[in-house]
Amino acid sequence: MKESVKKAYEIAKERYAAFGIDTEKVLEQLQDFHLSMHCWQADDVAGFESTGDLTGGIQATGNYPGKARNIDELRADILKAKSLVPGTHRLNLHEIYGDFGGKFVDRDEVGPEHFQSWIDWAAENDTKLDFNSTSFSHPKSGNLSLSNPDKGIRDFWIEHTKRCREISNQMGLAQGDPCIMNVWVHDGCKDQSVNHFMYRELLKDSLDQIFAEEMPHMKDCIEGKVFGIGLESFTVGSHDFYTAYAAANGKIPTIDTGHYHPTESPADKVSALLNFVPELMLHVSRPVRWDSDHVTIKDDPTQELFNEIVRAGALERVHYGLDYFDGAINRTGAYVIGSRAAQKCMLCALLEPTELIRKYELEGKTFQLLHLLEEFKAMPWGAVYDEFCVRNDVPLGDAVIAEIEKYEAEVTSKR
Ligand code: RNT
Ligand code: ZN
Repeated sequence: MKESVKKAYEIAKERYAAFGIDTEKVLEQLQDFHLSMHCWQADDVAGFESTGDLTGGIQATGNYPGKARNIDELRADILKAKSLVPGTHRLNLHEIYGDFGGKFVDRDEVGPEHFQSWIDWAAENDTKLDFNSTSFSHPKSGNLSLSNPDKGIRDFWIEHTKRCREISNQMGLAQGDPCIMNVWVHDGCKDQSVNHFMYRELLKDSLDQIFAEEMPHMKDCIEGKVFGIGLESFTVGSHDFYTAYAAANGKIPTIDTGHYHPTESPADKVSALLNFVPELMLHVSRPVRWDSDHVTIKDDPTQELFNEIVRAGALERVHYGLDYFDGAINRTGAYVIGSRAAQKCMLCALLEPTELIRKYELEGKTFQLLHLLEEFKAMPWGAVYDEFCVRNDVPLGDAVIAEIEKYEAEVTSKR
């Protein structure tokens, strides 16, 4: 098998070289492409804090057996998934995944000590950590958290989010690389509402308080969306709100690919936003009719997103998080599909004959441009990805199936 992969790669190398593309250089770039794998696919966003329902306008559907029930199972699943994805990748934790030692630790009491075992685990497993505050699935979540007119509730969530920044800062310090912390709050209204300006004023003020202290080892990103389930009519943290906030305050907007109107292109936001904000965070997901958080695949919108990043020369200005949670599929396998799909999109984006297509466009050669874009869809990028897997000593293509089946038979099916 390795022999035929090598042969196919040599042919692919030649085909790309004819367009001036150096596949060896691209393989190096792909090696340096680190995804931030989201911890919450392993257990349908349950976490270890309480056994209550998932709230906050998001929903995981499906009851495929074998979900991670505790920190050890979650870590095992993540390591299994990582062993099937070439390259080195980060782990994105939510606050509710802290190591609470069997005790109830409320959100306004959480501290770096509850993540020390994660920091140690990450160092042992060559993994860098990213982080998220958690506004959902809590008695004080309601419909409004950071924008709640009740000062007591608002202050509770401000305190929570400040503490999360401290945790992130500790993580960043320990790993010698900034921890990227995402703030997404579900705040919104189910039906007609008339105090929109007030809610947004409150959210702005809460964020100002949260971000007041400089934290040198972490970076803040803020994520908007169109609507959440049960909060369909109004979202306080809309895209306009966070785009303006990020531009005014030098923060990082998070583009969650499931959070836009169905015909709106997340990819088209890259060049627009990067003219005004320093960096971008991605939540690569797959919306099916709504923000359904299906497993990421190599579909056109995802490909287009990565193309736009490469074409903008912005590889280093983007953080590549994944965000989906499907409970209807083998959850460990879901990590592998989504991570490898994102890598394949990045690979294809890097294998584009950028100079040539740019030139065609500037010369008004629209036929030539379109034709080449079409032809490149069928170039042998799969041979380059296989070579990448071989060099990283991870299973090729369909060999992943046997690995996941074995893990299911030996581990997850016994839960
Ligand atoms: C929700 C947002 C958010 C969550 C995670 C769990 O719509 O996408 O990023 O998915 O925080
Ligand atoms: Zn998201």
